[in-house]
Amino acid sequence: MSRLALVAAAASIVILGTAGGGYAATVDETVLMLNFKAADSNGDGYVTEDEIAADSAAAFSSLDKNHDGFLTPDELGPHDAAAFAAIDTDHDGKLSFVEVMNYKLKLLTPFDANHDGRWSIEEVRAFDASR
Ligand SMILES: [Ca+2]
Ligand SMILES: [Ca+2]
Ligand SMILES: [Ca+2]
Repeated sequence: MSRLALVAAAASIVILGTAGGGYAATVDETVLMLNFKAADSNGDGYVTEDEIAADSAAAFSSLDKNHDGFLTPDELGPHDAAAFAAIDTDHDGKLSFVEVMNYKLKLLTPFDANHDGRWSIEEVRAFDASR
């Protein structure tokens, strides 16, 4: 199974601007489940911030082609410049891992409906549906 991350996938969809495409709902649901299971490394049915960070680190390093610890627009390929700018909080034109994680957690936190600091598949589905 690929190390495509749950939120990495969600955030990269935001960055790359591929949301709202031709995916049927059933395909979305399958991708959602696969990403969730990949991120839920201890298999307890929840993803935690630590699991998201571990999963995101793998996705981040696979995108960081020159391994300098930052994602630049050319490394991301076609993407949504407005989304990139929103993630690039220090406006240096590149995304650090911390910027990516902060952005993901900012997006995900409102969907931790029971405030237990972890995300169930239902909570992630609500997040996914909001995009
Ligand atoms: Ca880089
Ligand atoms: Ca930056
Ligand atoms: Ca929760």
